[in-house]
Amino acid sequence: MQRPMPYLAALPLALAFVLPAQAAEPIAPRFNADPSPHWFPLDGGKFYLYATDDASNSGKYWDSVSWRLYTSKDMRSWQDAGVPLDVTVFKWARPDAKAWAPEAAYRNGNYYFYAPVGGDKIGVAVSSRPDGGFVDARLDPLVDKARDLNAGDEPIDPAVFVDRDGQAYLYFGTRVPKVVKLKADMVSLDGPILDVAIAGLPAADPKKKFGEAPFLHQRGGVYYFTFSSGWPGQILYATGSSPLGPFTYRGVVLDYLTISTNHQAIVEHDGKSWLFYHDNLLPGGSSHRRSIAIAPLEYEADGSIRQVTR
Ligand code: FUB
Repeated sequence: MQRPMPYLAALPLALAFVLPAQAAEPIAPRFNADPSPHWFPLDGGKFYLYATDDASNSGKYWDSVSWRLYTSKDMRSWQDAGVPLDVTVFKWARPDAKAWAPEAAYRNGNYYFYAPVGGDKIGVAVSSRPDGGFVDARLDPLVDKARDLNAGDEPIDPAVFVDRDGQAYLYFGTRVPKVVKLKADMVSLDGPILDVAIAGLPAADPKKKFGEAPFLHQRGGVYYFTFSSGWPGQILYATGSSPLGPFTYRGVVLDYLTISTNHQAIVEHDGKSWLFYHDNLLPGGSSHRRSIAIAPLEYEADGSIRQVTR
């Protein structure tokens, strides 16, 4: 039988599991949220991080009307690349439409920008460059609650995943996660909008459920579906063998923050993985004045995600 470690001898080991290697720092001195990070190969390759611009909102609500872009060569130093587009690109948008959690994708020489507009529609814009020049790719919504069957109560928080076979998927939604295939043009739906099934959510803990911020990534043939559990939310994850699910609940990626929302994205590049999220890290920060931070994302040998500590 193994003897229990003396308390003091066990302390450094215990601390290694509960303390972050480095305190979380915001990527910029400007309030921003809802990270959508990508590595695009343009000009030798760079990270492009699209965000909700919390610096231009009222401080009382997420009512900014433009998105913000940051770029980085190394994930450490980020340059503010300004406003890649604003809601006026979508002429069909309601006059009071806000610029919420964005998403971007690159395909066939074009950059696509997916935008929740007004809480009931998702638009898609296209440009030949990632930092601007975006125009409405369809001249009508890509997803519309009033038009599309099973679009859900609040089609927001779009996330795009392109699988190894080239099939693209769009995830979105609050309370009930949605997925729909995209055609190769990246601007048309290909088939019905489906609910994403998540099995095994612990019944004993009703707070562990889907709230918002759906996101999919793939590693080692396993599809990881991450999401926020609500308001406030933990970032939870579930895994499956298909981008369409079903997924099985696995655990917590990031615990509750001190603000009302939590919204993640995961980037894998050069064999490393990072979790992007937003928090309350800048002076004057709040639930409506958030700040994006990054943490290394690590996996156990069995493929489970090690919970990120801040
Ligand atoms: O930024 C507005 C909303 O807050 C987003 O759509 C949600 O994901 C939450 O982060």
